Amino acid sequence: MSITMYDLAGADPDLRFSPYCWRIRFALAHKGMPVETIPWRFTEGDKIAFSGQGKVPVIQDAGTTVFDSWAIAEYLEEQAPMPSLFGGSVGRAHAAFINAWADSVMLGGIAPLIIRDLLDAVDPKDQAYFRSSREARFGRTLEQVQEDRADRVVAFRASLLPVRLVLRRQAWLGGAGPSYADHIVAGTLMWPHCVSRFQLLEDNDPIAAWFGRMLALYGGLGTSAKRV
Ligand SMILES: N[C@@H](CCC(=O)N[C@@H](CS)C(=O)NCC(=O)O)C(=O)O
Repeated sequence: MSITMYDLAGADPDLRFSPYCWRIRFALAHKGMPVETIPWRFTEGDKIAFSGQGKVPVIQDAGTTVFDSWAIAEYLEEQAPMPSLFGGSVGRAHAAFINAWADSVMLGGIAPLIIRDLLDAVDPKDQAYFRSSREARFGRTLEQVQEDRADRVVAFRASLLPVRLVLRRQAWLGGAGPSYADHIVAGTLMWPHCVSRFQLLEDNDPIAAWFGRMLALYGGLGTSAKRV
């Protein structure tokens, strides 16, 4: 029986844009594990209440429930060690750093550049919740948060310098091949990629070339993703 995963969806059920869910989609594909995804909306907390919390991704695997993308990645690695996501305990520890960096620096940098675009992508029944919860977080309207993004994107691009420096030396963050570190960063970039047409990366950025390679992996999983 394949794993099922509750996956954040937009007004269009095929539009899947959660950065955390994308990390797991890539990780499952890396392991060759089939998954059945169940579209989930922000206001459908009851559907995942069985997990004891209110966020996705949540997976169910033969009676076991796991939530939180990092915990799910560790679970998958335990269930099917090869091909490895981490390449051992040191790789796992390094990936934990990448995960924390992506959650703070990357997601924190991307959100103010695309948050108003995101509102248009979420399901209409989620829009009031999305606007009020995010405006409370930012202390401003979504329109104000996204203002002047053409100027602000420069600082965001600069914040990715550590990734750029590594990808100038090697094809993947995992070294010779992709690892969960690649899935974390590419999964994070799938969020703006799916919900916005705003150009985050310059065309000649090595990160853009690597992201293109990531999109093509696993039978074009990322390439075939629905976008707005
Ligand atoms: N640390 C969690 C974060 C999960 C998370 O924040 N998921 C978002 C979707 S991208 C969510 O479900 N948010 C629910 C809400 O904002 O109400 C993970 O890595 O899975």
